[in-house]
Amino acid sequence: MTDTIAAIATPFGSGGIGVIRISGPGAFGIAQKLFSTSRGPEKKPPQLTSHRVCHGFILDGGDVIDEVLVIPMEGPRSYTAEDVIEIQAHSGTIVLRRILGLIFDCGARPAEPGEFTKRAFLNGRIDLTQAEAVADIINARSDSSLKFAASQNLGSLKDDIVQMKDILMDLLSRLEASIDFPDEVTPFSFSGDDEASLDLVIERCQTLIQQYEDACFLKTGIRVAICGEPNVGKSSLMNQLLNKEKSIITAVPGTTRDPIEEGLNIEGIPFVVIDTAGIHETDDLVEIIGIEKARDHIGIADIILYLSEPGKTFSERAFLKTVPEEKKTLFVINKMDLVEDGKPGKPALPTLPDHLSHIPVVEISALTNLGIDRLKQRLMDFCIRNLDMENDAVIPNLRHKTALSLALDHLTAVRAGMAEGQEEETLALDVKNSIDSLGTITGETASIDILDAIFNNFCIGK
Ligand SMILES: Nc1nc2c(ncn2[C@@H]2O[C@H](COP(=O)(O)OP(=O)(O)OP(=O)(O)O)[C@@H](O)[C@H]2O)c(=O)[nH]1
Ligand SMILES: [Mg+2]
Repeated sequence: MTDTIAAIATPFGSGGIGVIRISGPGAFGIAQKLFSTSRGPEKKPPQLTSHRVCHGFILDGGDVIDEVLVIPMEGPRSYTAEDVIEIQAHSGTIVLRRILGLIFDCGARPAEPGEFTKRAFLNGRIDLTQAEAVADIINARSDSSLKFAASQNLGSLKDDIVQMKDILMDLLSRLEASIDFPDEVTPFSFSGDDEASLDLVIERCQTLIQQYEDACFLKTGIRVAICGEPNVGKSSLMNQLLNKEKSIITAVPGTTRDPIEEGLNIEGIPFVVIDTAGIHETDDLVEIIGIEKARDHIGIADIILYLSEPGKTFSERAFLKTVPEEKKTLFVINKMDLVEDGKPGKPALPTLPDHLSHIPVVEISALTNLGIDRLKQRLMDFCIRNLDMENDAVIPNLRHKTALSLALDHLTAVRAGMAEGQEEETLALDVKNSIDSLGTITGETASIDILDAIFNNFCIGK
């Protein structure tokens, strides 16, 4: 028998409305005790009808604490699939705490973080991927991550996993029948259809893992490091991208020492832009430390903007020492306002050697904003090229990806075993292990530790 839990579901602080949520077998009884449809000293218990809003007052003895709306929801047609009462009161810390205190006096206990969602999961209303999506929706920092979280909340990933598991369950049941009743059923043999279905599941696992790799930046932000020689305008570009004076800009080379980073949202895609110290040979101890830090940031960046300016020659040696070979890189020529048509003594633009001609070149002026939109577009093209944002709305998280990789290992073993005519027992064990791995994603075979780790990340009241 579960107990009854309660918590304030809206953020603390003053606001229009604050919501208190009660869930469990005692929820309706508590509402009957505290709530009156009349403000007078004579308490008038409400007629609570499921899913009908009821207007009235929360009373403490003869005192009116607040005028509220109460929404009763009988289980299983509620968030937790239990009886739920939501009280919409005025949002002030004192008033909400006072009402919550009265609810506790009537027998409810404080809800733990994520406990409402955990109950929804334990009561089978949602699976684990949908529960995780609830946290992702709350924490979404960009339109795109919200879009994927909302789709997962509707069950897109769950449906995929269920489909894969159905195929594997069918295979497993036939393998086990053949093992358990060797005399009664015809010995198991793989048909062409079995191979095709297994390949389908393997392919889907691989695609989902790839989608995780392609999209993990949507949650953490794509790290873009701005680097290059001193004084080429790195900090100016940082400020222009962010549209604010974040980095210090001076005409003195070596101005930026510590890396400076800040989030930037381009058309719903989250980026983290990092301004770094100009890289060059120097004896200045502080600069040397700054350059080391710049290299660290370049190492972990997803995209490098390698800046130069008119009048400079491209030094391949300096470039290769700065930018790791496999990094996605844009060669950005800044200060293009200096070479506008009609300007006397135009300096020549730096050019890339032929064998580096695959690196896209973008010409900008951080001073006049010239080419900045084109640069942003280039950044977008770079990172969402592999991602079908419109049609493929399933993006696994790290936990799902780990489970998918494990399932894939077992399935690859089954596939190889099929070809080699391996014993049915070994094949069945691998199929079973792959089903269990997939089951941890939806939660059927997830351990208590996994559940605790997921729900402890929630806020109280959700
Ligand atoms: N004309 C022109 N000047 C620019 C442009 N961008 C930056 N500058 C100037 O170039 C100088 C250096 O700019 P910063 O943004 O501090 O350069 P930085 O690369 O961050 O320099 P360090 O931090 O010292 O490595 C400043 O005087 C800027 O005003 C540009 O697009 N056009
Ligand atoms: Mg700088």
